[in-house]
Amino acid sequence: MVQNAVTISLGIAILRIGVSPINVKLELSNLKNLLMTVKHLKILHQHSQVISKDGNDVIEGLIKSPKSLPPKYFYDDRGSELFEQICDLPEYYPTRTEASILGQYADEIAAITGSCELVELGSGSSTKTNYLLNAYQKISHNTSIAEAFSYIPIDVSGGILKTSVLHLQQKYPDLTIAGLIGTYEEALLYLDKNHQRSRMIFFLGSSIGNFNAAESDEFLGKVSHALTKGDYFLLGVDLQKSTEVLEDAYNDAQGITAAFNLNMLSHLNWRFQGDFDCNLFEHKAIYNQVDHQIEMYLYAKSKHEVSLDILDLKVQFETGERILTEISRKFNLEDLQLQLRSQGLQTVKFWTDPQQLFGLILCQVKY
Ligand code: AVJ
Repeated sequence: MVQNAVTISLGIAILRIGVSPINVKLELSNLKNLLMTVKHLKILHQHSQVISKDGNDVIEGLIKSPKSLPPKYFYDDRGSELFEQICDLPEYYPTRTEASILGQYADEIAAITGSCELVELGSGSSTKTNYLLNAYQKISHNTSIAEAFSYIPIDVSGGILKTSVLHLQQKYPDLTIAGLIGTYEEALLYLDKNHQRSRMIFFLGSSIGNFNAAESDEFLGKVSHALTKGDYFLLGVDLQKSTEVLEDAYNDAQGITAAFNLNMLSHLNWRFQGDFDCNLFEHKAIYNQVDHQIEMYLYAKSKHEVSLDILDLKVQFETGERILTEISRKFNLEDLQLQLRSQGLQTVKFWTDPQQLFGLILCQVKY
């Protein structure tokens, strides 16, 4: 409650976004699954006290120059599916590299933290989570049920969360799973108020790269707040490397990343009754070597106007004008550790792959 008031009075960028509709088929064969799902999923949006008009951030981004849109609008159910496909692309090394690091070191991570409550921010399909769940399952064999680990996946995309919770519940019948549908902001506020036992929050896939420096400080502060002394934070980050490798990873030959980027416009269309024409835009990602970040753009191919009726908004595009839809920062492990430290998160250990493409940092709350 107090934190909420602080959040609002500081005018912190509000990350709230609505919840994608969960399409539940009421067929008899699905009834068992349905009950299981409902029991294990909580929609934070309905309980949130964060006040913001849905879509304000879209208006803000489109009326300014240069134009931008928040990356969270990538992830309607279709967008989450496309992102899963990106993760399997030959050019997109981060997912498989992080998975290999997790595969190699998950047991060591579990041994360091011991059994705890595992909270995953932006869990998506929870594919990489299996490495951690297996490792924690091994160490919790001789702990009591109350002390055994539990898993709390959090995602804005209700559809993908539902599927992955069902899947994991079948694979790990003894595991307590409680999925939360909501934004990071909603989730971190909720977690702060519901803290019973030792906890590790993990945030994989370099999603932290979507935040600029100031936003990532704010985010890490909230993570720190949702933890208590001795708790852990596990962070996966993409590391700085050659422009060529990076630009290939975000301009793949099959055009899946292009479809992912353009899907944001379709998402805005259904959500805000818009008339974006995806054929009038083109995807391109560029590596900014000064700021060490990939910048994903949608370029207008011709001069035209777009309306978003629910937002009461009309936007003009010039030929060649671009919308920045995402930054994906690339990190240096030394700098990142200093930043984490400034938010009370002390590095315990970090791991990389042999080519140093990707990094995994385990931190602990020191005060
Ligand atoms: C989910 C933010 C980590 O930045 O690499 C992938 C998203 N965008 N391809 C990234 C993304 C285009 C991804 N993150």
